[in-house]
Amino acid sequence: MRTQVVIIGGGPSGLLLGQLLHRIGVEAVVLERQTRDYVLSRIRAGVLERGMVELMATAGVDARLKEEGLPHDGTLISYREEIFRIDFAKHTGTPVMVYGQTEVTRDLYEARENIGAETYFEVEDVEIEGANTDRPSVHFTKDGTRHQIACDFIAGCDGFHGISRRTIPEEVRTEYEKVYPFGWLGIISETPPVNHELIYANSDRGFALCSMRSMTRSRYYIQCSMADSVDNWSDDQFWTELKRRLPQSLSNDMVTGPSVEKSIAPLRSFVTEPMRWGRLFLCGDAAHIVPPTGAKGLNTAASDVHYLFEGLKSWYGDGDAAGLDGYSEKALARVWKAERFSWWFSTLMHRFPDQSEFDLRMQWAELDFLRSNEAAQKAMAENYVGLPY
Ligand code: FAS
Ligand code: PHB
Repeated sequence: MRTQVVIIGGGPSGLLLGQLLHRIGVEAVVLERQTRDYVLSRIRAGVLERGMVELMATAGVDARLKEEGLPHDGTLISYREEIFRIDFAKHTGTPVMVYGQTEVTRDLYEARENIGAETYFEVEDVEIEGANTDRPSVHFTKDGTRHQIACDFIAGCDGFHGISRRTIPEEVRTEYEKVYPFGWLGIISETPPVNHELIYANSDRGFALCSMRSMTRSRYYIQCSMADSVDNWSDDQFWTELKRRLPQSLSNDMVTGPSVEKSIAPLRSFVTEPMRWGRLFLCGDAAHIVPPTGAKGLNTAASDVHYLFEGLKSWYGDGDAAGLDGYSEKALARVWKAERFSWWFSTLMHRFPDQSEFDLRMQWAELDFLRSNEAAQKAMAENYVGLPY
């Protein structure tokens, strides 16, 4: 077999790149390890930056997003007995869009099926050959048969546990990692959100986040120990703990109900450099991970896709390789800013097991400054809605 671009990974990165390439007549084949239903069963991101919203429009897959997405002009932050709002509209003139990653992925799969593009599900033993030559190919097994696809380029969109990053020789790669000493226990409930905007809470019992997927479907998180398990948490125990982490003025009106999903996500910061090796380009979680605090995971995958798509568009358009040659440096420049913001917000909002009284006072001083200083709020707003591509 032969195609122009092989995309390894049928998550949001791979699907968005495939859709954008189709729009300019470049053929891409997607290889996905899981089934379509399994990919769509994952509950992950909930907030889209302006850049991601624009990319969905460019890809021609934003009809439902425009209809069902919830534009948010700000977010609340609570700590001690204080509650304050970061006004995105005032500081940046743009909202963020609340629209779940599951829906983004669903829209992208439906669009891909409508154009009849090739997606292989449940592939096994994917291997990349010749990435650092001008004749790369990808090998995989499907239903017991081994296949080989020759191509011009390979997009490694296979997430943190994929094979693409590891195809780049260790002596070429530099990896940076910070593992946080806690996780997030999250639930989905078919209940109206406690507030029309998100609430990030720094409490003496730990972090909590009140989010949503619609005005009838809520997404809540509480910081938990890495040793914790969802089996330790009944719904009632979750709701009781969540309310204890919020000011009463906010939790009094909380509508609780049965969880329809409950899971624990670890928190880690991770970056691999470079994000390119020959004809192999890494996108999204294959190259970097952020703690979900700043809602940057999916959104940084989107900016990678944007840079790679622009590079491929130039190469296929007039043979100009500058975009591809500059991809890793350009993508990493934005990745590191997202890493910094996610690290900063996670450090500000969580309780750390080894936190000293001084460390706690530093959190409160930073929150006091953020609450009272326009420039600090503008800086937060600009990072949250998404720095320019
Ligand atoms: P993905 O991991 O989404 O997709 C990679 C795809 O590649 C998967 O479908 C996988 O099955 C496939 N794959 C892997 N190995 C393969 C192989 N060898 N061959 C073929 N296919 C292979 N971000 C936020 O902004 N907010 C959040 O609240 C948030 N919560 C998260 C919770 C969890 C548990 C996790 C893991 C991540 C969370 N994220 C969150 C980050 C998440 O949204 C990612 O940033 C986003 O999924 C990135 O998309 P992809 O790069 O496409 O990677
Ligand atoms: C979510 O709705 O899942 C969500 C929202 C904002 C975050 C993290 C997760 O910072």
